Amino acid sequence: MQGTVEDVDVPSVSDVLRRCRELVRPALVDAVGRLHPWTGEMAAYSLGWSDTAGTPEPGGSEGKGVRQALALLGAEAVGADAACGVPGAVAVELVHTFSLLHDDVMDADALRRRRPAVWKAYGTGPAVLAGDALLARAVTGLAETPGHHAAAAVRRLCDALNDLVAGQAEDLRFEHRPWDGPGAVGPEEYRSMAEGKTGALLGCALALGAVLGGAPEPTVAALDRAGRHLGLAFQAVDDILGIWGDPATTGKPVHADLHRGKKTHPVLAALAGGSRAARELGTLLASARPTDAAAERVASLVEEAGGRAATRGEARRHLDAARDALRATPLTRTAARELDVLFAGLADRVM
Ligand code: GRG
Repeated sequence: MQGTVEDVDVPSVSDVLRRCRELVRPALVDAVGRLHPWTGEMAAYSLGWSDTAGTPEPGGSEGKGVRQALALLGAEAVGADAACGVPGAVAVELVHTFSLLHDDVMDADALRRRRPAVWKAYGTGPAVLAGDALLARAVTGLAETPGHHAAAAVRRLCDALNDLVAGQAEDLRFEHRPWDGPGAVGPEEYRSMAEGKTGALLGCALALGAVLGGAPEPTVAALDRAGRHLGLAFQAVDDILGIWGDPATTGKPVHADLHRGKKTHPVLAALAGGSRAARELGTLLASARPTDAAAERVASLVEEAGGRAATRGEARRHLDAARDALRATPLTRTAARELDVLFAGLADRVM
């Protein structure tokens, strides 16, 4: 028997992301166009739309657009038109852009998506201001959403912003914590940090789409939960890419997290194993922040001590939990299938 249309017509991750990006683009362009021209220029650079001279530079350095896609799919999943999710999609994409911009300043990361980070290209003060402008525009745009869901949407975004700040605060403070002993970062502390800095916005994106689509609170809460688990899987994968990813693909230098003493999942999991490799790793990490050569050795010890495999397992568990949260919620079939494709593709980037 021939497969049904549903069997054969499964979109790819890039199909889903492209469709959503095209639907959101006009509103995103409009939002950036409302910024002061200088902050707007930096925002356009940051979004990968133009170079530092403001000359359009299509393609190349744009992000994947995961959060805007989640917001649209969140609206479609609760039976609303994708257009209902657009204000939420714009808000989360602007917040994401802002958070990357400020994160690069805080971490002194000079490269983002294969180009100089905004602070490198324009200076730290201007970059901070561009981030502030994006945040203000995100909240303003969402507050101006027509209809009667704007207040609930802004409330959800603000809750996510607070979680984002808390997650980032923990991430920065962990850099100064020891690798082992009583002051070491435990698995639950890592999880809370990662859920805040990465899961909160992914959960918020899905939830905002549902709020703007008029969904009841239990559905909104389930989508938020699914997005948070996706975020934890996504962050685990991001941690793996930070140690073993190809800079040509990630657009960032390899081992930056190791050099900064970031408490990433693979290293914490490796140290927790207690093997010979874990003990050597502990000694190496305790002696100093790794140089380039030492970082290579750290990476292989993390692998040998099982940190990479453990982190893959962590990503898999959170992907499963994210999918379970979706399946336990009544959602429209096409959007649920696209979400499933997106979830699997994002969590499988290195698996
Ligand atoms: C919200 C007021 C307020 C402050 C934010 C700076 C900060 C505080 C938080 C940083 C959060 C952060 C940068 C988390 C990392 C999340 C992450 C894994 C980003 C990479 O996302 P991708 O892969 O990026 O979707 P692309 O390049 O595809 O857009």
